[in-house]
Amino acid sequence: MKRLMLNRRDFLKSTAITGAAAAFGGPLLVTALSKDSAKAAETAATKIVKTNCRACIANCGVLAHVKDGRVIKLEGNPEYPMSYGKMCAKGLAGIQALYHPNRNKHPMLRVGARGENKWKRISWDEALDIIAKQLMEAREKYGAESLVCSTGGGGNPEFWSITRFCSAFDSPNWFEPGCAQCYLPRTLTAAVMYGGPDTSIADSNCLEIYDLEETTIKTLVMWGTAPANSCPAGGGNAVNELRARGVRTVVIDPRLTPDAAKADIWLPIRPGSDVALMLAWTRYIMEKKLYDLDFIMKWTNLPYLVNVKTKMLVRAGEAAVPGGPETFMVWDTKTNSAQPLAYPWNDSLMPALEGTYTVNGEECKTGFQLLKERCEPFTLQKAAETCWLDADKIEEAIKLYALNSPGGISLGVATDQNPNSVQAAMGITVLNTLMGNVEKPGALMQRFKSSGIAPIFTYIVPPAIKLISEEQFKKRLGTIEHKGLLQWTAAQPTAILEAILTGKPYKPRVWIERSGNKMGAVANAAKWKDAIDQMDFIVHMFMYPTSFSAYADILIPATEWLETNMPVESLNMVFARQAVTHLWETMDETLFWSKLAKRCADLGHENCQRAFDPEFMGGDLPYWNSMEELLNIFTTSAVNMTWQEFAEKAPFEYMPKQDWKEYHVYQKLDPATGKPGGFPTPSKKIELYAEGFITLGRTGAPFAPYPLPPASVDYDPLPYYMEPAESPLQGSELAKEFPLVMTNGRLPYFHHNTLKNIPWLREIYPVPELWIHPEAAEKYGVGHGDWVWVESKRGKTKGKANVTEGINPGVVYMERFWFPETLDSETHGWQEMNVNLLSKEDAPFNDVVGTYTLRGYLVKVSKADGPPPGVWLKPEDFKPWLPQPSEPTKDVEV
Ligand SMILES: Nc1nc2c(c(=O)[nH]1)N[C@H]1C(S)=C(S)[C@@H](COP(=O)(O)OP(=O)(O)OC[C@H]3O[C@@H](n4cnc5c(=O)[nH]c(N)nc54)[C@H](O)[C@@H]3O)O[C@H]1N2
Ligand SMILES: Nc1nc2c(c(=O)[nH]1)N[C@H]1C(S)=C(S)[C@@H](COP(=O)(O)OP(=O)(O)OC[C@H]3O[C@@H](n4cnc5c(=O)[nH]c(N)nc54)[C@H](O)[C@@H]3O)O[C@H]1N2
Ligand code: SF4
Ligand SMILES: [Mo]
Repeated sequence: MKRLMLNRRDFLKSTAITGAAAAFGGPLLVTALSKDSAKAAETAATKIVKTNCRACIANCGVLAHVKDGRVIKLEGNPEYPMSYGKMCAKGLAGIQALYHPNRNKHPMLRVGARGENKWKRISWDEALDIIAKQLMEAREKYGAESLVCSTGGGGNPEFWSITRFCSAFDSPNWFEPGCAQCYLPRTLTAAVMYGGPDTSIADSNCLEIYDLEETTIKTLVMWGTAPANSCPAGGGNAVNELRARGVRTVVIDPRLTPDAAKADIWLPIRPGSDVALMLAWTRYIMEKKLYDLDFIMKWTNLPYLVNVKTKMLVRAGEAAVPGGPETFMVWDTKTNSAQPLAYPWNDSLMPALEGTYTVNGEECKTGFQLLKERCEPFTLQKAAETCWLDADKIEEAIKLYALNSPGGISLGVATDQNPNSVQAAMGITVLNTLMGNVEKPGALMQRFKSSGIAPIFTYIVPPAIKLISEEQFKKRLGTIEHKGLLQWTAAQPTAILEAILTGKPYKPRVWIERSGNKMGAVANAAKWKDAIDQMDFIVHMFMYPTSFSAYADILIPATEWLETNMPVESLNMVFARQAVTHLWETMDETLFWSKLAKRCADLGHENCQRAFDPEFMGGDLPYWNSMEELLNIFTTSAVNMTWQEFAEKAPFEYMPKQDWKEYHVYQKLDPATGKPGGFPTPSKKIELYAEGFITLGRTGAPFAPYPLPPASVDYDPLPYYMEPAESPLQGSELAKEFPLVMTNGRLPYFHHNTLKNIPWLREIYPVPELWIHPEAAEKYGVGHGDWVWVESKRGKTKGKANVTEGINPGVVYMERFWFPETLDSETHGWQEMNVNLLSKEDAPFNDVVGTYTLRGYLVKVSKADGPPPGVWLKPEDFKPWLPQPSEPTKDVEV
């Protein structure tokens, strides 16, 4: 690989070109250098620090060039086995983010009226005192549940530190704007049905795709995911490399994304209709008997009998072998009778895969039969009509997937963002499993090993759920109805919103928000502003002020990724994100929560006091006084090194690749039983008839620490399709007024609402594009490059038209956006062009996890006069944001 030397002008040129080329090609990338040149570049004056990016969740390896304590250059670390030395524009913007002139430098206290955006500097001591006092007062007057904490989605430096703080404070109410609409539907479903990880490329799962030289993948389906945009240097790059090696791809996306443009088949689906298509794929595979019969007979619960009335699997009533699953009943075609099937398999039986039978006077069907009946209405024709697709193209895609095997389907976040969320994740698990794309070379469903250093998504903080009392746990807003949220112990955003607005079942009063800009992340943001107005006290912790900050009472300065330490795991290697510098009075948020817990403990909060007691906390760890103290615990227990020693040694392989990359894990014999270990589900089989969802809805098991009252309806054990509440199909009054379906998807230049203040990136993409098909554009009087109004039932905002054939004609697309340059205006930057003024926060929700509608609701588009006032559009406008490097400072001591 030849090293690319880029100056600023080249950078812009190359990103602009790749940006345009991205419409036809691979992801937006720059920087590739060999291991040797990294060493050669180090001089006496310039130190190269190996660290990891955190401008998104992908954690790519980085070489930070540091001169006189200042970061002067960033480039990819070729040792990182998931990015092969690549970085994307967001990561490379790290220096501009670090030295941004508008960073939060010190804690600040509001001086003017709320929303006036006037502040005075205070000390950390004062800030912690004020916050702790407010929290304690609210607890005294209204109960601990009056505290709401919120965090961001992917890209969090430490996800669980917020859960942990809430547990310590005894409040069940934290949420994030992703969660029920991001990833949780997939992690939950994977846990319930498979017991292994999901197949999200954007979340750095789907690890089979990174082994380029030895890949056995033949067909990769990207369903509602656009890795070239959502992980350009990681999974997006890997997918590009796989395609170059002959891997065939199918993309299911309303838009012609870079990955769609390069796909063998692109299905421009109508947003929100995915489950209908999944059921059609399943029906086709079942009808044509394309499935892997041996695998589904032996390793799924599809042949097991289900009692139609109770919806539960029929059990043999025999005591389970210790370490083994219960025994389930099958219909034996040899004896024409129901027989117990001892785990894992009994060669003397010939279980029926399909059929309806009577067992002890009760009507029973096999799981397969029930799935088949569920799919019955979804012919290719029906799917084509429902999803706005071509039936022949659908068939072509199914055939490629089913006949050019092995491979698999990677499901992205698109389907997490409408009420069919969990059903979609179920649908994909069914499709991957039916084809036997499980734990074999080339399959996406895999359980490779983990180092144990950074056990959950590189988040090391134990959530310490045991700290929260049973009484408080049960007050978590929205989780009796949507118990799937308990996998992450989160509350439902809309339940919190409604509780603030109506006081039912009680009124949250104090809010600590520790991510970027909630006004750009939550559905129907204007309604959240009404809720903000009702809060007694608001704290915002972030790296720089955002629209949300304008409504806060205290601002706390958070570290940028170049100022933080954290272990990072990547395939069979571990890396160290290392603080390359430290500026002003910023604090790692992982430390902030422990400092706040300490203040509350000092003010007499018994539960917070307990959180510091090593004996009580045990494996959940007592709170820490420094990041080093916390990090040492992990590196010492995992590799017997202090953090410092670890950081010096990293990166290294914690396990040889061939041991880490273990296939057919389910077949491995369990020494305790002498039988194959199977899958970590109650039946040890893949539960395509997902009885676990019924149990979850009725009791909260296995995620609730206590039995909970049942949800109002049973969750469905099979995927089902629900037409979007705002449907364009039904010719309703609403559809007449709002004829287009809105959707969103990641921009490669920004991470959610972050980086909108980066000159390099805003030069590339200054305002959100409204993608619209030429037919629709003509119909609604909109031309390419026009300013447009986009309006839903809930609100109205602006965008800039991108008239393109690369979108389904009935669909429009726009991403979330806010404008730091108008922070001081009345809009505080979130009302000019923000698609979340339009999105839908209310019911129907997904039954299992409470998902609302971010994608797939109705809008109309019309021509506008011009851009909103104050928005910067030209490259020179962004000059005031050019970096202002400053000297390193010592860590804050409080
Ligand atoms: N309409 C619409 N709305 C959406 C989505 C959509 O596609 N369409 N996507 C949803 C999804 S999937 C998600 S995950 C959410 C995202 O919503 P949020 O995560 O709330 O988004 P942000 O406002 O960007 O702010 C949080 C970001 O701060 C960043 N951050 C980085 N470093 C630090 C740090 O050191 N400290 C702190 N405190 N923060 C740090 C993280 O990248 C984190 O993601 O938005 C959701 N909202
Ligand atoms: N650059 C960048 N990278 C990111 C993030 C970021 O904000 N910026 N956020 C991170 C986070 S938190 C997440 S969750 C991931 C998400 O990453 P991905 O899972 O890749 O998801 P998106 O790019 O949001 O959406 C994927 C595609 O879904 C399409 N789509 C929209 N509606 C539908 C639909 O109804 N059905 C189908 N099949 N497709 C639809 C969109 O056009 C889009 O191209 O990205 C992560 N990486
Ligand atoms: S994909 Fe880009 S932003 Fe994400 S970790 Fe890699 S370099 Fe950083
Ligand atoms: Mo997300």
